Amino acid sequence: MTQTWDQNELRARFCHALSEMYKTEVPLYGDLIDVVWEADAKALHNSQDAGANIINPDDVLPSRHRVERHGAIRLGTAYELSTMRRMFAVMGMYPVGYYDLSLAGFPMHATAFRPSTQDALSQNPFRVFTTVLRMELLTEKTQELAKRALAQRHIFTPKLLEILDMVDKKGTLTPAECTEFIKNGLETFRWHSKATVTLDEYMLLKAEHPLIADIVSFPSSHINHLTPRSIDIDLVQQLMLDHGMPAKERIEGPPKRQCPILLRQTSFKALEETVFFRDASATFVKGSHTARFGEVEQRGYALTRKGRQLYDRILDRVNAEAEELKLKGNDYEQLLKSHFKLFPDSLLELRQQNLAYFCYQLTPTGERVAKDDLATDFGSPAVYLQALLDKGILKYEPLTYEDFLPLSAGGIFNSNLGDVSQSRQLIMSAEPDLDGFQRSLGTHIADEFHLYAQMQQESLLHSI
Ligand code: OOG
Ligand code: NI
Repeated sequence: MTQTWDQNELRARFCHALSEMYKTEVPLYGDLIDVVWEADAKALHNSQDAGANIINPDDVLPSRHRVERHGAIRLGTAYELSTMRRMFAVMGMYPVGYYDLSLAGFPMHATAFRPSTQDALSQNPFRVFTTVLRMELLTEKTQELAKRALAQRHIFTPKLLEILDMVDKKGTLTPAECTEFIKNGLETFRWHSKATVTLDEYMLLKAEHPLIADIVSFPSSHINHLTPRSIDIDLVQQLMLDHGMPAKERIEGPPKRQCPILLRQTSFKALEETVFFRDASATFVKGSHTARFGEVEQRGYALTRKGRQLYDRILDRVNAEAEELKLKGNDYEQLLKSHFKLFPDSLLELRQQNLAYFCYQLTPTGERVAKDDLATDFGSPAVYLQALLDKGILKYEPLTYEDFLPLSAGGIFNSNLGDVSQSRQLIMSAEPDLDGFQRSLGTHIADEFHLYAQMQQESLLHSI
């Protein structure tokens, strides 16, 4: 597609419009943004007081920092997913990573639509965690009801579909069409308090799983949370509690470390909202639904497959032990911390043991060295690289993790559902279905490890 519009700019504008809409829909989300701002200002202040230069003030300047990093939606059908894929592509967001949520007991799987190059990520990193219902994991009765309800809804406006067709055909968008795209795109994510099902139907869906009810019962695929990032998520958690916000019990992901890895996230719990259900006489019955919340994330280093396997192994062990000993709250956090001592916590070890991905750059010394001098044969690439680092010709910094974690996502889903039994055998024994997901999507999902490895490789090729 030869673009006549700037995808990065369109994504930034869409993200901003979505944030404004969500703040009016869920005012507590606006309060959360203020808390994040307060926490980051404090963290910056503390680091400056300590004379440390750990935090780059540039990172917390309002314009760059206060953009949302991600949001999440939940879809019901292959048509909805493939159309969403077309819509996100217009904003330079592509499916990366496959998340099997049956691991966490949900009849769903997911991908993240996100910018896939470092340049696009640095211009605006907004991504959308997109979950899709797996019909085959529902009981027959629920399947029938879910299919019927989903078949009659239209989550995209006719104008949006027209714009998508035009982009496919002509590959162009005028500034006016970009504005129309944003206006119509927002409609897909807007909350509607009038359900498309009756209260009885809603109860049936909810009894099988509250997420099925959330996905199936409404006329749009409402955005269910937005997520700014913080430079001190522990402080945000504390401040949420201090301000009396209904904070989730714990921060998901790895414990606080010297070298942060992957992703840590917390949220305020979803609010109970009034919903009007249809009834036979075409009037509406008042009820309620719990779905929408606000979240905060703090991102660390991207791990290699080897690093990720170590992370998963440690976490599995922690969870098995915690279950056996029935550890919760602070005891769980202590256990997590102590097991994570196994995960190296210095840049040097992370690099030498090939646990994380890095971006390499020539140092000022390196810049002065002639290319020919770099080409000396040091043996294997790893030895050669080490020699360039030892000589102070190259420097490196970790790549940031841009993706999600299925178990952390499960924790986020869970704390926003209330008490749900998740022991349904059908779901827990399900196999991942990447092929099925890609078929519905109409394209391939990019492998996140491949993208990081490519970025690392490109940085090396660029430098030497
Ligand atoms: C998605 C939950 C996953 C995250 O940050 O891990 C997620 C949802 O609640 O629909 O957004
Ligand atoms: Ni999230």
